[in-house]
Amino acid sequence: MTERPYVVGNWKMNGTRAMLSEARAIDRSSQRLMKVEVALAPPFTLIHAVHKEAAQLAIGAQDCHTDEDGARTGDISAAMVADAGAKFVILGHSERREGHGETDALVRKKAEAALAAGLRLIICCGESEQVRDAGAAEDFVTTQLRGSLPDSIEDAGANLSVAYEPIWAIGTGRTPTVSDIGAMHRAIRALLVERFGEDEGAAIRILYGGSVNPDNANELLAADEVGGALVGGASLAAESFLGIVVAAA
Ligand code: G2H
Repeated sequence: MTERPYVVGNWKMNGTRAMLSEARAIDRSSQRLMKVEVALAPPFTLIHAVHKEAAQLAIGAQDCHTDEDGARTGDISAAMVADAGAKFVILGHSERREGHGETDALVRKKAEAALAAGLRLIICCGESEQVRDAGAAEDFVTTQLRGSLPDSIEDAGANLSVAYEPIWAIGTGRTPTVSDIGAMHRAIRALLVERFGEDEGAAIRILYGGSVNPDNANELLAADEVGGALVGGASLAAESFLGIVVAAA
């Protein structure tokens, strides 16, 4: 079991080679912050370059296809991102579920393909504002996660992380209360223990994501069962991302 907090930058559809300097700066400083595991998921087009230039940083992809290769114009397989230097993949982000119609079953198939390619997983889940207002957030998120997780994962504590990202908090500057985050993370923990057993289930890190920034990171990362953060907007500049890494240390 690893107890180091895990702080992952998700650059989404941002970044050209001009941003390699940010990746280099994140790499340099995170080498001095060994208490935190720092990782970055740039767009597909930068995976290889970031992997080369930020040698100590774990690099990941933001998606992968279910198939290994074939006639799938525009798609990228798990084997391809692994070949480019990726060590993990983010799957089931709400921007893919909403913008690309990704279902729990598809996320699960992608997760199985990624594991077969030797990638670690970050599987995202999160409720809409309507679901939260209806008082159904925990049921929704645990059902979504149950359907998105593979049945078995070898060494799940090392190879799987879950990111709880309430949709209404993504890129909005709004965040849940520490008590609401703790309650959701405890519900997710119970599901992980049920699925993977006491030891493995307890070792899986559950990240919080949604408008994390250097000013609120301390408070959000102190919530119950929070093992790190998945960071979007604030990961685009080394200074703000490293502010979050320092808060996690
Ligand atoms: C949620 C998060 C990163 P942001 O998508 O996954 O984005 O930090 O911009 O809310």
